[in-house]
Amino acid sequence: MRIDVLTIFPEWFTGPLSASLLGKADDAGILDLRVHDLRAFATDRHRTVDDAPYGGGAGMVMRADVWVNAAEAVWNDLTPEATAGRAAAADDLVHVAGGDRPRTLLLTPRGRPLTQAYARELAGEPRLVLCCGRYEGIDERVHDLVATDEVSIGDYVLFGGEVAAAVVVEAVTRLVPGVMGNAASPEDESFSSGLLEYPHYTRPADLRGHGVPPVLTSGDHGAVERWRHEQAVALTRTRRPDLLDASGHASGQQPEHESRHGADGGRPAG
Ligand code: JCQ
Repeated sequence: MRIDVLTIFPEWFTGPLSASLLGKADDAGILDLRVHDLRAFATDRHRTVDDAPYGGGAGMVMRADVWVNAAEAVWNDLTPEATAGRAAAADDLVHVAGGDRPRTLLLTPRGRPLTQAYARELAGEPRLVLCCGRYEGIDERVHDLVATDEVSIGDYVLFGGEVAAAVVVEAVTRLVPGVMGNAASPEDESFSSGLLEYPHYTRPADLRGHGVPPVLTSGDHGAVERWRHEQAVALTRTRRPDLLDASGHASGQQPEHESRHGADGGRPAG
């Protein structure tokens, strides 16, 4: 899978992400993560990416022309020089050599909530482009013309989309076959069953007087399985009752949200 990230802080993605599992996936050729400095697509000497909002008000807004140049370049593997200053028509923008534009995700609190099901859907894509906004936000025309998906990682506001993009990269890439050394996706017990995961224990059997549930050392595999399921149900009931249906079973369905970016990624037809 290829993932392109557009950000004014490219160095954020070269540290922790490349250090962990993702670095190994990168080395193995499973993940091709390319980070691009948005400022390379600015058109002025000062590499400006933001401006004052039309209509007035506090704060700055990210310029649409910079984002359009950047997206067009990344979609089509063009250099910043090949796109900067070019007056692309709207049709031109949607056109990508070799077919549809890749799923292009804009991280924003107003987006479609990221769930395990959504991550699974994205893991099936050959390419993702992640757009990290800063300041008060991005010109609405970028939402309209560039993004196929608006994605939220939760109901809180960050300074920028970088941390949210890193969350998407982790949630999605660990589902790509080969990334964790598993042939098949290492889909968790938790969230694939629709329940929270049961508690885990390992050695030592006695931790300063704190033991482990006797059933786990009983050798009775049936009893262990029943205990784990009961624990998972009990944890889900107390911590996340929203994951259970009216009769107390896993609904298996995370709430879908209305969004103008639906399961088709909000792509224009054709
Ligand atoms: C993502 N949950 C929170 C903040 C504006 C594009 O416009 C904006 C983007 C951000 C960064 O994303 C988040 C976020 N999911 O804050 C403000």
